[in-house]
Amino acid sequence: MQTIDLRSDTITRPTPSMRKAMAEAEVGDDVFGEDPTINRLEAMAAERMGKEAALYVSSGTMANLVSLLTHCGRGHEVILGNLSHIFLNEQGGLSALGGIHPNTVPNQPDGTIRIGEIEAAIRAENVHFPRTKLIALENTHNRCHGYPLDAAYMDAVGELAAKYGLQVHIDGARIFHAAVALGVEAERLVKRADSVSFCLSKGLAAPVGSLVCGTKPFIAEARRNRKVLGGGMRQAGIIAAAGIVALTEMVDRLADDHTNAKALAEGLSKIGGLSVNPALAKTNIVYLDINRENLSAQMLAERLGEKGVKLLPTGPRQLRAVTNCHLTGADIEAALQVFSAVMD
Ligand code: TLP
Repeated sequence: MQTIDLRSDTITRPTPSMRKAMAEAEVGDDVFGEDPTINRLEAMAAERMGKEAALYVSSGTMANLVSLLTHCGRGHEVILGNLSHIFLNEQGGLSALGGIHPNTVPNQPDGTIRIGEIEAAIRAENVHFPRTKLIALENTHNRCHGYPLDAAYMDAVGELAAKYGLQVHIDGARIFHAAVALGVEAERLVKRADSVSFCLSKGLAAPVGSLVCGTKPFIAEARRNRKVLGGGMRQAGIIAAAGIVALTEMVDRLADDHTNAKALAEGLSKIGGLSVNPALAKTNIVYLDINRENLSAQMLAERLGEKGVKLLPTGPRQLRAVTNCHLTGADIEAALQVFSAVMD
């Protein structure tokens, strides 16, 4: 039986050209700054994001944590969406390890946070309050249908931050998905941000790794924070080599994943017992809600799984499907047929 794995775009395996690049990678000790492949990847990442410098880290979680630790000290506050990955899915590492206080503001279904609500959340100077230091956005927004946040919105948040002397961090785990969907360069989306993190292992098919980008002094400090978290790397050019291939060969093709996700959302919206809004499917993530009595997300995931279609339950009555480079239009058709059979 063929498996159609829609659980995440993190399940991808490295491409043949990645494996070749990995086998041939020149390496050195990166804690001494001597791994030429990592240095090349970092320079490339900084350039792609229009920032001065970049730092290679092991994961999106580490990229966000290192960024927040670099922007904020103990007792400082970050304003972020109530559905953000940093708030929901990173073990509260910002508080546990950094003493950073999260001030959550509602995410809208398109992943934005209303500018007025961000402004209202900024703390006045008062002996009772933590000091607001940072605003963090997520683009694309994972829990908000993978929706891409456009340049006008990103700029508006940057402007607000400047008005109050705050910094802006972008969790851009899937920033290239946003760029491809909006038809702009990723650099344009993060122009007003002080730091941006992005992942090589989500949709771009690299086996490991994320980048933090920002000014040279910011990245120098972030490098110290990576080290204290135990994230100093040695001959990691072996994996960074795949990251270089990810950036050069895997970005433009994300459009295919978006087309497949749209087809999936449209197909699912026609199946009884499921509720999906295809208008929200702008990138590679589709959420579906179950509106049938006695059918839980876990039960539906199991029934689909028995027929080779894997989805991720994300709530008692909600599942997530994510398209990725291993899936074709025919796979989406096949998955829809399995859905129809299971929901019949
Ligand atoms: N997201 C994963 C899971 O954690 C749910 C996924 O399958 O989508 N920011 C965003 C927006 C993310 O979606 C993720 C991973 C991360 C950060 C963390 O990246 P990793 O898993 O590399 O630590």
